[in-house]
Amino acid sequence: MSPDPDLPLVARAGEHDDRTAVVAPEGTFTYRDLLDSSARVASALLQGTADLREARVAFLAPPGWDYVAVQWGIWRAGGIAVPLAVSHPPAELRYVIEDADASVVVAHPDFAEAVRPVAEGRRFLTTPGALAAGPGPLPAVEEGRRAMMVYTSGTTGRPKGVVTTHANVRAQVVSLIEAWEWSADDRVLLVLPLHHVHGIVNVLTCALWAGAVCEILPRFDADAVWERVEEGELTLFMAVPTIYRRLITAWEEADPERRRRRSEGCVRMRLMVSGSAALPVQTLERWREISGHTLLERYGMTEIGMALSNPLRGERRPGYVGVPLPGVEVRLVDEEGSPVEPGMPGEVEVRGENVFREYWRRPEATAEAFRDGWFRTGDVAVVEDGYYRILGRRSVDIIKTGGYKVSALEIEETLRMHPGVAECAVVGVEDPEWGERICVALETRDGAELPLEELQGWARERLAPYKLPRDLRLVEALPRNAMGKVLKPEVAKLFAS
Ligand code: MLC
Ligand code: AMP
Repeated sequence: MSPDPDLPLVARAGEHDDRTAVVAPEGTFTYRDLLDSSARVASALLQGTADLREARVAFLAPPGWDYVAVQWGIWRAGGIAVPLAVSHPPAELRYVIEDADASVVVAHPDFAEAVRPVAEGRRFLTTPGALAAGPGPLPAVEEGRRAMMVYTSGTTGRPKGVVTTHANVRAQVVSLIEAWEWSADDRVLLVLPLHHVHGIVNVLTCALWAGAVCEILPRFDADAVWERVEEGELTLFMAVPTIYRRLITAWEEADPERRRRRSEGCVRMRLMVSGSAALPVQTLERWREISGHTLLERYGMTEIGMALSNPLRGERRPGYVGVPLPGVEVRLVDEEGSPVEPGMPGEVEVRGENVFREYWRRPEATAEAFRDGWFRTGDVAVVEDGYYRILGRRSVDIIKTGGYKVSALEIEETLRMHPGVAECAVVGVEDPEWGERICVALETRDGAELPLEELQGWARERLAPYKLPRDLRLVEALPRNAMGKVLKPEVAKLFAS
């Protein structure tokens, strides 16, 4: 069985052969195992046909071996991989499966019962079933074809599928390989969810491209991370600021001997990266005291992978996200799309092979997202002494909580479906642990009784845990301007203290 020559990621795996690729809850697997298992998954998906021809394959598996084998299997069969989130309730899984128009749904046994009903009418496979198939011929997959769709909230309410091609993913990966000097000697610990680019691209795919070892924890657990750090084998770690906060707390709660061992383990690492949300300078400083590492902060987005990064070698400036990564063009523009004067704030626009192809079946949203070939991020930044600093987002309706992007409008739409809610306003309020905390002010229908706990239970069935309102207030009337538009900054003030 020869690896398909056209996907460089797969061809490279052949070169690493019996080196370890993945250490997961299911066991330890080599690059040869990865080629073998993903070929089996591919032939299970192909069922004797020559090529999936960009059919969408939605898959739900916890971070681990099955996830990786299925992701590669989809790619090698010529399909588009649509990772589903293990934390999502059935309503959200159904939305993604239907929006992606998935032909096939693959589920890990732990999630099979939850996802089977929402996959109704589509071909359904479990991961052991797919992995047990006999290998067969595989198509040649060109890099220009669509590889992946990651769902992300825009400000338009429901999440959109961000489509990247194999060439986009390669560009995102090789840029980080170069900038952060990934090599086959690296060993990275993956603690992030695998339905977003931080975990999928920056950790998992970079590791496998480099021929490195990716150790996968099924979920983030601060003590489990510290245990692995203490062993002193890891060379790389990447996480969101909330995770570094949790690790700091766990370190502080440990006894002095354990603290010493934990700190020593860090020193053996070569790089620790933070991103997906602003890294508070206090977190960076405390982490430096504990670990001896100055966290490397970088900036990215689902649509573009990573765009800006502090340097591996050279000054890592606290509060800044550094300079454009190799192969990525970045500029700051004013409201009209003209580049701003040096030192002035502007919207970040990005261009390069790293930039996604389209929002799935949303040509208008795709067209709006670009201006003159540049992708408009919606983030505002300034360049000071050569380094970019992120100032905030253009839309108040995008919230970043625990590193997850959440649309205020999506939560509002959902809450308005509750019979007791007349109107509501969702805001992100600054929070030391979560970056932002989701808060909601509500007007009830006809002043009716609305037990907030009941409302939260109701929301839990419809929204992923990280989209849940953390603080709810009933108000007689939401603050509005003369036109009747809700004033979100005023709403946020209700929760500020
Ligand atoms: C959970 N809790 C929250 C919360 N999420 N409270 C406030 N705000 C939130 N967002 C509460 C729960 O209710 C619970 O409370 C307690 O915290 C523990 O919940 P949990 O579900 O166990 O949390 P946990 O699973 O530990 O999640 C925390 C986390 C997770 C930080 C590990 O949020 C995470 O994995 N974040 C990473 C997301 C990510 O990968 N983003 C990248 C997107 S790509 P109680 O009271 O019940 O104990 C991207 C591009 C780029 O952004 O640049 O990278
Ligand atoms: P997502 O849509 O989930 O990929 O999230 C992308 C968004 O995360 C960006 O548009 C930024 O708003 C935010 N983000 C990512 N990295 C950083 C960072 N280092 N500092 C501030 N914001 C960040």
